[in-house]
Amino acid sequence: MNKKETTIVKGFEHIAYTPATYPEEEMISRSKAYYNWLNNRRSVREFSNRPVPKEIIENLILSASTAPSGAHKQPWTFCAVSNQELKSKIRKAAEVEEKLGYESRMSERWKKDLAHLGTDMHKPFIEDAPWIVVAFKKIYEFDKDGSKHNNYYVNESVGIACGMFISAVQNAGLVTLTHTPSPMNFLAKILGRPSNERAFMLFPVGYAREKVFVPKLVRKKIGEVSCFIE
Ligand code: IYR
Repeated sequence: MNKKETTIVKGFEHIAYTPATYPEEEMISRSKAYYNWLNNRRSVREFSNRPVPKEIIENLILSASTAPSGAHKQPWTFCAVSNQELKSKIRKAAEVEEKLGYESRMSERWKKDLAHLGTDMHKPFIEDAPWIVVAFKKIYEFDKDGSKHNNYYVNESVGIACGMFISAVQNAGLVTLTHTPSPMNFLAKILGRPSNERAFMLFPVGYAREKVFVPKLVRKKIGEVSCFIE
């Protein structure tokens, strides 16, 4: 392979980059196909226990990790768990929080808004899925001397990485669900994460059960989610 062309910008080495381009017609069909593909994605709550190779999970995490981030700090850790005892422990702890949530923390309005999704305090998917992947945000980093410095746009960065993770799961032919038990500090404790990490989102990852039903959702039309000013 040819050595990449480089240049110096404000004292730092930059490499030549040629983004892929396509004829306009192909761009239209590619963008439509990608939309159709993503539009097929559904959050699934019922998982088969069929194993998924670790290599696939590594690739999903690497895909998520290509996300842009504030000052390229990549302020995330994706903690992947297949250990059955640990998954059971996490399910139990999540259900303790969810019970409190559904029984007292969540407003009546909130529960009414969720009713059509059929969710409740029971989270069997945490035990059933072959993997759960917990995204942690790193609110700060430790310098070599042990001092701390804050990261930038952490929620935005980790949110983007999680979105890219979800689309990578869809691309691999697996399913997931965004689970956000609240509060979720029990996850850092159970998983032994360092003090600079906060749980952000939990993803069960695996195959859907043989026959699953999902809520009949309608996605908003283009005019409802956009505004064009030409
Ligand atoms: N964390 C709870 C409640 C919940 C909240 C929203 I907003 C949802 O879209 C779905 C569920 C749970 O996981 O059941």
